[in-house]
Amino acid sequence: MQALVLNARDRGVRQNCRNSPLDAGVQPGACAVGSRLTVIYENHEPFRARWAGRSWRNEPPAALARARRGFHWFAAVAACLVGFLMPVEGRAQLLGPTPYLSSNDSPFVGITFSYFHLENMESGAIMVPGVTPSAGGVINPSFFTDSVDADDGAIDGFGRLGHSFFSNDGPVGIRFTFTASALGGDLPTHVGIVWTDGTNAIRFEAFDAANNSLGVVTGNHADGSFGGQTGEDRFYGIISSGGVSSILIQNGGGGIEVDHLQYGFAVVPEPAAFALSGVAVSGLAACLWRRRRRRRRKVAAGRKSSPDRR
Ligand SMILES: [Ca+2]
Ligand SMILES: [Ca+2]
Ligand SMILES: [Ca+2]
Repeated sequence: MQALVLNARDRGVRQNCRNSPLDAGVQPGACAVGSRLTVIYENHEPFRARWAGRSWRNEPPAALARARRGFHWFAAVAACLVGFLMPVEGRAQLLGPTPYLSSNDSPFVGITFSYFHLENMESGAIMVPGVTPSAGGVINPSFFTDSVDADDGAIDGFGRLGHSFFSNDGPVGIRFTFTASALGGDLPTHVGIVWTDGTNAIRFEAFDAANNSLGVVTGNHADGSFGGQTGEDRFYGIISSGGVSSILIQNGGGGIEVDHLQYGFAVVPEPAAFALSGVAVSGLAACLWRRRRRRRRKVAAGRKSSPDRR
């Protein structure tokens, strides 16, 4: 003798429970409405119940199959939601390379930040808080200086009269590391830098709070000139809701020159995530509605045809 415990929320099962006592091996008194239904049957023989001249065949296996289908469906939806929502937490959006001649070209323009710093090097040193470069230093105006174009007061195709940040080892590159304690406790969610001179290929990488890579952006836009030309200058950046602990920018051979290091903290909206979550929830509701409607139809059909009078 085998005992099965079914969830009695299934309408067909509940109806049988309500009609207790049942015979043919059903445990008397175990079918209280809203409780769990205990069904006992022998050797996997089809269940058979009878009450007031009506009988039901195979109802417990059918109910069990429905319960299993419902569980599998629910598990699939739950897995889908969990699988989709979990990556949202640390989602990162890489930016660039995009042309950049002044701070107006920053993709961060218009964003409301808790804090935001942009270092254009024009004071002759890095003065913004909470950031440390791994190599290099600010260079003064010269024929070779390649500042962001507008920093010298005119967007004219050259950045010679501005200041920039230079390191003589492009392949090693420059890593800018952020210190949360110097930034009100929050690592920046938005970080960008403008590459202004060097040789191809250019490579930008960002790292999360645990120093795991958030992704890489590469570019091939160096013009091969080293006289302060700005047409090749490009913005590289990242937006990451989990915070950015450092960025690394490199290029092939020779030195590397950058400018307009910028970073800030803002709540990162996840419109795509919310939209897709809404779609998932809507799908869930639709499936529930269709499932309930199908069940009602089956129950109605069963009432008309399957019970045989005895
Ligand atoms: Ca500059
Ligand atoms: Ca200029
Ligand atoms: Ca340049």
